[in-house]
Amino acid sequence: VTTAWCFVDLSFPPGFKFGVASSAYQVEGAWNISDKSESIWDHFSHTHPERIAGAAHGDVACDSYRHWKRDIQMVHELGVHFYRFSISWPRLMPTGFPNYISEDGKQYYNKLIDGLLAKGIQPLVTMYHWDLPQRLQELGGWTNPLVTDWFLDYARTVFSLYGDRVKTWITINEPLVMCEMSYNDGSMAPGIISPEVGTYLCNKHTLLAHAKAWRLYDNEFRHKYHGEISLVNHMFWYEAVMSGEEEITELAQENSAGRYSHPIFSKEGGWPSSIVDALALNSKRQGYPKSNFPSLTKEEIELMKGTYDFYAMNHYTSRQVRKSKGGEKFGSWPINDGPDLDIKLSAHHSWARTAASWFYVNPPGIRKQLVWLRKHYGNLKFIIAENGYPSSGGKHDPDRIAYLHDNLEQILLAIQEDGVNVTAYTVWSLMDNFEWMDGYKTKFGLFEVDFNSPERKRTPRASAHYYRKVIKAHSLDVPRPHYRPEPSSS
Ligand code: PNW
Repeated sequence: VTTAWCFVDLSFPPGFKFGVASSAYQVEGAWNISDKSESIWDHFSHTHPERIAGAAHGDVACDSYRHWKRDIQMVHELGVHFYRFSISWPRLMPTGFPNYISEDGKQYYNKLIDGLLAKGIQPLVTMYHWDLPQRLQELGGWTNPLVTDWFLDYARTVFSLYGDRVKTWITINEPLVMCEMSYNDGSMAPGIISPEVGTYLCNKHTLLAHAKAWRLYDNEFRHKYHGEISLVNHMFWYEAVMSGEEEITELAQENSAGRYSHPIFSKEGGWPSSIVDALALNSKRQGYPKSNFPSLTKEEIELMKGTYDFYAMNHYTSRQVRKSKGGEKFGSWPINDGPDLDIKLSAHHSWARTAASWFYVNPPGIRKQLVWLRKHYGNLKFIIAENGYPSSGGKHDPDRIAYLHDNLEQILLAIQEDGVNVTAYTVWSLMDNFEWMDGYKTKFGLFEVDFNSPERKRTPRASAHYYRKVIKAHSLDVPRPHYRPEPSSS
C-alpha cells in the first residue's frame, strides 16, 4: 500500500454508484400502528431503558412511516443513485410467519419503492436490520436452528412482493455486530449475555439463514427478476501495535471479517481453521468437554459456499491490536478486546475521537481492509454499504465532510493503486436517527432531524450539500464548503 495520494485521479470510475442508507427500526417509528407486532428492539428499549442513552426508544424516531414522501424528496435532492433501507419483518409479517401478511405493512413498502423508482432512484433493500419479531425471540430467536427456515419463509414473502422492482437485496445487516453485541455483553437486543454459547449459535444461524435465502432467490426468482443478493459484513481494520505481531492481527481479522465471511466467500468454505483451533482450545480452558464453537456438516459447508453476488462491507473505524498480557481485564468483542483469544484492542493516539465512544478516525483503514478482503476472497465486486461519521449535532459539520472526503480518497486509491473492484459507496445515514444503545445522542445524518418538532423536521447539513456536489461531479475534485460558525439562533 503506497501513500502517493498526490497522484490520485479524483474522478470515480464510470458506472460507480453513490447511495445513502437508513434502517427500519432506526427511522420508521409507528411501532404499534395497525397490525404491526413488537420487534426485539421495541421490547428491549421498553424493558431495558437503562441500557440505552437517555432511555431512548424508536417508538416515533424520524416518523418515516408518515414522512416517507419527505424522505424520498431528500434522497432525490442528494442526487444519489440508490437508497438503502430495510423492511421490518414484524411490520410485514406480524406473527413472524407467512400465515398472515399485513396489508398496511405491504403497502408502506410498495409506496416507498414506487416513490423512489418514480424519481429514478434504485431501492437497495436490507431484509433484516436487527428487528426480529419478538414472538420469534420467545422461541429462541437466532439461537434456534429453525430460525433459518423462518427467515427463508420471510425471504420468499419479500421476494414475491417486491422482487419485480427491487434488484439489489441484502439478506442480513452485520451479523457480526448483531450477534456479538447481543450475546457477548447484551448491549443490543435481545440483550442476552451468553458469550460462550449464544454468540456462536447466532453466528452460525445468521450465515445459514442468509445462504438459504440466497439459494431461494437463485433458484426461483433470479431468472424472472435478474437481481443481485448478498449479505453485509461490518469490520474494524486491525493494525499491529508492534511489528512482529502481525499474527495476532490476522487472528483478530479472522475472528471478525473471517468468522462471518469465510463460509460464504472463500473457495474452500467452512470456518477459518485458525478460529476453529483457537476456540476449541478456549472451550477447553473454560472447562467444557468439547468446543462450543459449532461445527459445520459437509452439507452446511456446501449450502453456504458461494452464496453471494457481491461483497458488501460496512466500515467505520480501526483498532490497534496486541497479544494480551496475563491478568488484563477484558471488554467485549467487537468494540473491545476478545477475551476468548487473548486479543487486546486499543486506539492509536493520533486517531481523532468522535461523538461515539467506539469510533476513532483512521481513513487508511478502509483501503487496507479492502485489500485484505481481496487477498482472502478474490477480486469480487465490492460495495461499501455503510460509511459515515458521528457528530453531536450542528448543521455545519466540517468533521463529517473531512471524514467522507478522506474515506472516498482511500477508496479511489484502493481502486487505482491496488486494483480493487469497488463499484459503489453508501453514506450512513440519510438523517439522524435512533442510534441503538447511543439513543439520539450521536448523529450520523447528512440531514439533521429536529426530534422536538412534531413533523420531525429534516434540514440538510453542509455535508449533504458536499455529498451532492461530489455525486454530481462524479469526482472528489469539488470545493469543500468554508466553515462558518453556527448562527446562535435561526
Ligand atoms: C452499524 N460498534 O451499526 C449499523 O448497520 C447501523 O444501523 C448503525 O446506525 C451504524 O453502523 C452506525 O453505528 C454499528 O459499536 C453499531 O462497533 C455499533 C458498532 C458498529 C456498527
